[in-house]
Amino acid sequence: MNRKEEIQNLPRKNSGDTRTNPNEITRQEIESELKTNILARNIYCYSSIDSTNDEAKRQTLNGAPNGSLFLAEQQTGGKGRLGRKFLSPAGVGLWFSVLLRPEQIADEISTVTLKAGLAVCKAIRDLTDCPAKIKWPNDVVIGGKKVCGILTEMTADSNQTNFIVLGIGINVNVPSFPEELREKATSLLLETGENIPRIPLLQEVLFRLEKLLTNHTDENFWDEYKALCVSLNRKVKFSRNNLPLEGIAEDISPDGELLVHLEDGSVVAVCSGEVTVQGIYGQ
Ligand code: BT5
Repeated sequence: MNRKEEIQNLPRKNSGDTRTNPNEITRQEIESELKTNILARNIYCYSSIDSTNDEAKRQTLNGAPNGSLFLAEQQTGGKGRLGRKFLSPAGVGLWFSVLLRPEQIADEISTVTLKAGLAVCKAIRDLTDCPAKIKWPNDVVIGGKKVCGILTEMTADSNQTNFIVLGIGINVNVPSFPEELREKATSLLLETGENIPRIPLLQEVLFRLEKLLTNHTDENFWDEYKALCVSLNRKVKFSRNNLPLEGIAEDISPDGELLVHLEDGSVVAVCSGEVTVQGIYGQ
């Protein structure tokens, strides 16, 4: 039986379950069959929270260790970059954050985001038939619509030790989106017509992420990332010093910057900010 079939045959929760909401993910369920050594060895689960990234920062001050996982059924203040909101409705997504000690597990903050994108993209491809791709730097898309967003932030504990908070939001079984997101967002349920079990997907993402973060040679990473990156060889728009610029995204630098070939022949490295890719999100 392959992994996809195994997941389709997973037992459904039985009527002897005593939880008030039997669909809520528990720590024990995540831990069972978890294949990681560092990530999610310490798990915090919430029915509802403002933002798992903000909770991870608060718990860092309380001594939460490297690799801690923070997962919520619902976020009331889910956030994206630049103060944007990230819709995180109850019970139908994977809204979670992982705490990382850079010197122990990870490299630069920019490559952590890219590695998380690849981990999510490959886990979705493994467990569903969806042709997920990565939109540099922090989205996973299916057919041009966003199925996952990633927000990486820095924080410090009470000893001033730095941590990376890696926040990942995956629209798993979101049945519909509000008007303003309908053109640009999708879920695995909308793409496949089936409810996708969330725990095996979470476990697969964590397993792949840990492998990518602990493989310090970056062997195969860039090849795999570039092969799945939808932003490459396309026209992209971005702004620099408030000037709108346009060019063809040619490559990604070892530091994770997008290398864009401008019309005047020069190549610029874009490391942050907004890049729009033609053909993605209906543009
Ligand atoms: C992101 O920002 O996409 C990063 C999202 C990170 C969410 C995770 S969930 C766990 C952790 N806790 C948090 O509070 N955040 C992290 P950005 O690239 O700025 O995209 C934000 C934009 O995506 C919004 O302005 C909307 O247009 C769109 N959007 C909002 N909710 C969405 C959703 N559920 N699915 C797809 N697109 C969405």
